[in-house]
Amino acid sequence: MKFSLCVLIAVAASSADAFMAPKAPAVRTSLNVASLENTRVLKVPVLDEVCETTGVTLKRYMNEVAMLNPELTELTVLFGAIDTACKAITNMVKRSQLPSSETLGYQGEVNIQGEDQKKLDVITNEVLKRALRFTGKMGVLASEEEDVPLDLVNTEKDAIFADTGKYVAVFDPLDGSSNVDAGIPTGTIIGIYDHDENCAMDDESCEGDECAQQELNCLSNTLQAGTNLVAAAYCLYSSSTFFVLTLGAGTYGFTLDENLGEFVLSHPNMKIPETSSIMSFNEANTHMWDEPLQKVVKGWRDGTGKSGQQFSSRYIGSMVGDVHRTLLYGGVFGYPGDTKNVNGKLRLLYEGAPMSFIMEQAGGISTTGTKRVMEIQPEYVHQRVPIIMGSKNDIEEVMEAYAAAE
Ligand code: FBP
Repeated sequence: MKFSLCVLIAVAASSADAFMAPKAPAVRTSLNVASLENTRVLKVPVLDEVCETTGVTLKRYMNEVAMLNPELTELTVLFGAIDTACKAITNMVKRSQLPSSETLGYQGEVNIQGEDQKKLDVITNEVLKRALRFTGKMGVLASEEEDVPLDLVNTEKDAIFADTGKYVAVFDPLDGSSNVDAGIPTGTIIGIYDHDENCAMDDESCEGDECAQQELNCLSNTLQAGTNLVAAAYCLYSSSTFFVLTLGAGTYGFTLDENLGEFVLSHPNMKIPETSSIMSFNEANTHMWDEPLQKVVKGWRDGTGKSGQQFSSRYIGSMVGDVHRTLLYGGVFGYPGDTKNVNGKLRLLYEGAPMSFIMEQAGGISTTGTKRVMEIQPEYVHQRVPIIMGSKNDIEEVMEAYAAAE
């Protein structure tokens, strides 16, 4: 096992553990990145021994994270379930174009946000919901396709699955589903919070409104600010299937090896370029945007912005696809507020906050223009939020324009 001296010193303390658990891999302690709140001090595996055939699988990565950070052991169980659910969904999305699949088109129902649900919205929601429930680690779930959060601890049916109920999951099972019938990339977005165990319902002793209040307390466990996120991930269903996650100590990307049936580490410690020349908005709404943003985007269009670069435009219309490209190539993705929708279109809880956590951990910034998206306290589950995220220097240019306009 190769060590650098400084690591050797750092390891000294834990080498006892290492010797006690000889399989323990070399460690590199991920130190506090002072600039970012909720960046965690996690021992991140170095993974210097890699099997040429399999590479570093997501399972191995999470396993080694748990060996080094035992307090995260239950989280790895959760990611095992999410891993399987995403593989099931990528198969479904890929097969959906086949006449025999009958999974394209609308379900004929409307969700609480007034959106026509696609059949695959409903199916993928069930797949993820069940996968998470069966881990026994969930307290409450909230999904784009569920009108209200689901309490998994206090209902008879789920009690059998409720091992610890340690976590809360918020998710968008099929982001960009308006594109799925055309085979355009779509994705799954998920955020994990700690569950406040003290919100246990005592339906023996509570009566009437008191029960409703206790239930409400439990369900409001989902309404946590992004800075409380324990983990966030997205899965992109595209030419390849990508799984990108953060546990608060950097952002890591995995690609599905279809032969192996495993996600394999392909993008360790992703870092978004600080400056770019790509913008990604639904520019049909430009005329309705805030004046500061219109001014900055005009500068990017004609090459008179801060970087002097003339930007090009890329827009898939699936947040996961547009953010994935932005993380790799740099750029700015956004769905800002406008005169028609002051809070834009994207949902804070299961789109904005998880994707902002991943972006920030890759060195990017995510803002409304005036506020850090991660710090916004959600008031209700399907709350929308203006989002502009991406390369540090370009987003700072936007924030400076908003600040100058105040
Ligand atoms: P859902 O498909 O999950 O509702 O997500 C919303 C979304 O499709 C985002 O993925 C995407 O960024 C945006 O809406 C596209 O909106 P528009 O079609 O107005 O540009």
